Amino acid sequence: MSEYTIIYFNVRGRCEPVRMLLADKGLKWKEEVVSFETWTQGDLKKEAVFGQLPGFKDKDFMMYQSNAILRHLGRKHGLYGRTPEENSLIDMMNDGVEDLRLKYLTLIYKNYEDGKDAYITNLPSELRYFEHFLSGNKYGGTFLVGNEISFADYNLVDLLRCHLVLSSECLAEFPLLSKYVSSITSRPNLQTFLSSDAHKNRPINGNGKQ
Ligand code: 6SG
Repeated sequence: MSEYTIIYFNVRGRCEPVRMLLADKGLKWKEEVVSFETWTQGDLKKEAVFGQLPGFKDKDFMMYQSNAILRHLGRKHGLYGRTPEENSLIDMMNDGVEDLRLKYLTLIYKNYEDGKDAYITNLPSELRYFEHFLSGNKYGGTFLVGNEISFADYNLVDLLRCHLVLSSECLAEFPLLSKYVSSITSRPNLQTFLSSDAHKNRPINGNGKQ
C-alpha cells in the first residue's frame, strides 16, 4: 500500500509539483479525486483546515497547503539542501515561485481574456530573476540551490511548464532556464511521469484555461 494520498480536484493545479517530486523519487501515491459536485456539498470543505484543497495524507497524518506538503516531502526525502543556508535559499526560491504562481493563477481564474497579452509582455521581467539566480549557482545552474534537486525545483519546473503552454517562446531569451527545464524533465522517472497519460490528460487548471 502506498503511504501517501493526494486529495485534490482533477487538475494539475497546485499538486503537479508534489506529483513530480513523488514520481521522481520513485514513490507511490494514491489519488482521491474530488469532483466539483462533491466539493460543493461542503463536507470536505468544512474538514479542510483552510477550507481548501489540496489535502495530503502521509499514513494517518493529514495536512493541507501545497507548499507545506512540498516541504514535508522535502524534509523526509532529502530534497531540502544540506546546510541551514541551503535550507533557507530553497525556502526563498520556493517563495519566489509562489509569488509568480499567484500572478499566473490570477490571470487564469480572474483576467484571462483581458490580461493575457499584457501578462505575456511582462513575463520576461518575472523570469529574469530566476535566470539570474541560476547564473549564480557555482555548480552550473542544473538546480536552483547547490548540486542536488530540491522541492523548489519541482515547483519551479512545473510553473515554467505552465508558462510554456501559455506562451511557447517564453524561455527563448533565457538560456539557463531553458537548459534547466530540459535537464530536470529528462530525469528518467520524471520523464516517464510527464509522458504518462495520467499527467497528460489531467487539465492544467480548473476552468479549462491554460
Ligand atoms: C483551488 O487555492 O484547482 N485551493 C483551491 N478551491 C476551492 O472552495 N494556499 C493554498 C495551497 O497552496 C491554496 C489552495 C487553493 O494549497 S486550487 C480550492 O480549494 C475552494 O476554495 C485551483 C483549482 N481550482 C479549480 C477548482 C475546483 C473547485 C473549485 C475551484 C473547477 C472550477 C470550478 C469548479 C471546478 Fe473548481
